[in-house]
Amino acid sequence: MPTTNLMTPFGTDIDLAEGAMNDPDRHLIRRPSDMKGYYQDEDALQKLIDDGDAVHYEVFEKDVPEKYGHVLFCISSLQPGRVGDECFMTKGHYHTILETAEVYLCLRGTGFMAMKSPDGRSVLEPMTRNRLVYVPPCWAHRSINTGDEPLVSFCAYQGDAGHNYGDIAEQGFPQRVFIRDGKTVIQ
Ligand code: PAN
Ligand code: ZN
Repeated sequence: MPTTNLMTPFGTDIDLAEGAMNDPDRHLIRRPSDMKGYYQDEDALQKLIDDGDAVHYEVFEKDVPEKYGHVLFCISSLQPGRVGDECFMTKGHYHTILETAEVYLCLRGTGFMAMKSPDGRSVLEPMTRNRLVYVPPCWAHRSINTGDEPLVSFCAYQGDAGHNYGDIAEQGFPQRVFIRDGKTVIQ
């Protein structure tokens, strides 16, 4: 057991009702201009960019080393809305170390966790407050917001997992989610 360079334990406050990390060390923001190529309706995305490029989703993290043995955790918050009639979503990624899992505990909102595996399978797991989704090793994952409020999750995963966005921008996920005539449509 090493006794030098030991990290000092810490605590942090998370507002489970709001789904907010009160004192994050890192704050990642993605805007519609970061999402080119991800949505079906490119003109509708361009309109969102031209109309102010408002925050699309955010990730709040504490400063945990991105190393094996640590557990990275964050709050992920995806705004409600549609690009054309396609529901707002995160880019989605595989982990760079492919065989690393993740847990998503949904704190607020309604939607899906879309997951796809390297052997061609696809799963859309419903996300709603208090529901935990387990993303097994090797599955790419993306949050999709079908509701009218932010879709907020607490996520935790292996410290050195990393993010591989590689083929998602080009190939997407097998299923897209739309709202048409007030109904959720999966295609
Ligand atoms: C999450 C995601 C977060 C943003 O923390 O990184 O929801 O989604 P994208 O990374 O796909 O833009 C996670 O899954 N981390 O591993
Ligand atoms: Zn992940």
